[in-house]
Amino acid sequence: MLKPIQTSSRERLCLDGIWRFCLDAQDRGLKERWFSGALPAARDMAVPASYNDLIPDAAVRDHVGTVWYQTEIRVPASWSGQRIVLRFDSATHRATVWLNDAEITSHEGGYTPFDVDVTNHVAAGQTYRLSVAVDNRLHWWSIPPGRVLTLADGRQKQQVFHDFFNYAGLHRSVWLYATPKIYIADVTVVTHYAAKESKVEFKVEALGQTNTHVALRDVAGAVVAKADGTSGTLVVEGATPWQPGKAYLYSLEVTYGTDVYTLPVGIRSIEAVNGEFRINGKPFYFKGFGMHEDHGTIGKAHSNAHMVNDFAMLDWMGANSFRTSHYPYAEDILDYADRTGMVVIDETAAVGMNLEIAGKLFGGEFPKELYSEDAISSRTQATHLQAIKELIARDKNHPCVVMWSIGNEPDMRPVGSFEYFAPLIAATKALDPTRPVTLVNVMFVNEDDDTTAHLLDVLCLNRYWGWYVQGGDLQSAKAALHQDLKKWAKKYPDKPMIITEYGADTLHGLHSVVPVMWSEEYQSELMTLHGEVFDDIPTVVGEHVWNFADFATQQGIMRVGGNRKGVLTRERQPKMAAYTLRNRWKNKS
Ligand code: BDP
Repeated sequence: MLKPIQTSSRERLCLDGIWRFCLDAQDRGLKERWFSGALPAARDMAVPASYNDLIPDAAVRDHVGTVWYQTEIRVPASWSGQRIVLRFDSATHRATVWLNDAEITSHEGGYTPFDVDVTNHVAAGQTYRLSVAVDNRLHWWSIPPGRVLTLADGRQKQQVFHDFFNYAGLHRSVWLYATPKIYIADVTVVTHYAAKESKVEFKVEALGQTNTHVALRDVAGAVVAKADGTSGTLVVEGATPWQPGKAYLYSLEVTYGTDVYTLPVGIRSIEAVNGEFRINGKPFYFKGFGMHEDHGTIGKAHSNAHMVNDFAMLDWMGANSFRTSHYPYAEDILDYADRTGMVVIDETAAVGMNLEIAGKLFGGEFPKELYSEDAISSRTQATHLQAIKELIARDKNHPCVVMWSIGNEPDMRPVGSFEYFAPLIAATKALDPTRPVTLVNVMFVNEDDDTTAHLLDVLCLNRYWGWYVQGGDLQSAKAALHQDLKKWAKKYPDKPMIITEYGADTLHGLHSVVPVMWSEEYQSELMTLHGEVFDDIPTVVGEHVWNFADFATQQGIMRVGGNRKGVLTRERQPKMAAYTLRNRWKNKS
């Protein structure tokens, strides 16, 4: 899916700004046709932003259900005769959109973009009322799953099955853009790096019949290869590769009739073989974090300032990679990773398919069978497949993305887990045969019980030895971690392993000369001991600490002002562990 850009044939208008906004706690908006006029009792709301923390009101912060956004748009007069498209970079978790009184589209899933051709709904130079109903409810069938309970007083209560605050709203930019009527619908590139001759396979999807030309330019603008036609292979001699920490981006210029689209292209190869993860034929070791899109005030909104700061902090610690735990991040973040040479494991929002965790966190009645029509069902699987398709459609051309993670910590023991996940793993591989596929393992599902581990290209293991298990006893934790990883390595000697989560909640400023839980010394020591174990197991090809920074969660007895496993505070100030990791990572290749 092509993102809106400016080219010689394309223009875009960013619709970000202050919109009107109201809650719809009783689900009246649709019946009362709120889209057909000014929203009732509306207030100002920033777009992009999570709405939750912008207003000092629990009814806003903890709202369950639909909210409405509205703004007025003017279609530029100069766009007459063009194809005009409205695009949302995301609406969390689902949305319906109206232009004046006409419903024009709806979309399920809070972290991938959607667009709609509005050429037949608008005239150049005219203004229109744009209304969007955004629903934050999570159900057993949504990705991520959750459930809505009705309390005795009739209020709705959202139970989420994951450990981050259910921020919602228009988190990313909204665009109106114009292309020629005969236009480039999609471009796919696959690259193969070799020192002598590299290859860039391309495929152009275009609507209408006309000539297609592609030209690959280097950073100086010189054409290094070109071809005619909607598909083919460009051969680049002596190409400069896209490398971790050393990005190099060519630019593929596609011309189709009067339409022109330019795509940054990083030439690189990936393989997960013989217990190694190779980028451009060289073993790569992942150093970095599981992260979150999470900041004070703006919640899960994308902000370039915060992103640049986060990348600078990653670099400061010597990190070379991160996982988009636990949902697809804004595409701007992948663009920036492409530019800076940051390596990304790209994850869907399938987090929380786990009754052991959800049941413990929330108590109450849960269905007996996790994979059943009452819980994680065939409908969930269909939503999940669609989420995978949309993730790959958006991110397939990013050189920074080196692996797809189709979910985080599902319970892979019960009956039905194989039947649920095996087809999704196969579908991901069919949609993109060029990238390894993983599914992140939860620590209580061991190597013999995990029903789909043998199907994965890379084993990603989340391990909380020294925190949830053996908490306060780092020596036992270290021994247990060692045993645990050795068993996985023995069972799967050819599969590279990444420890995608390990860590300890830590209160910034709490010190203890003897490392005790919650102190900065404990977190730091835990990092050191884990590093020693990882260095002892040859097929461990990476370490991602949980988490880059402290982040917001639901309220509860397990969390004090959010999850404190960050090695940075939520404001991105370092705890002691940040220096420990910096010391290790700057000295480890
Ligand atoms: C893991 C989850 C992650 C949590 C973390 C924790 O993957 O989302 O935040 O535990 O408990 O199980 O800190």
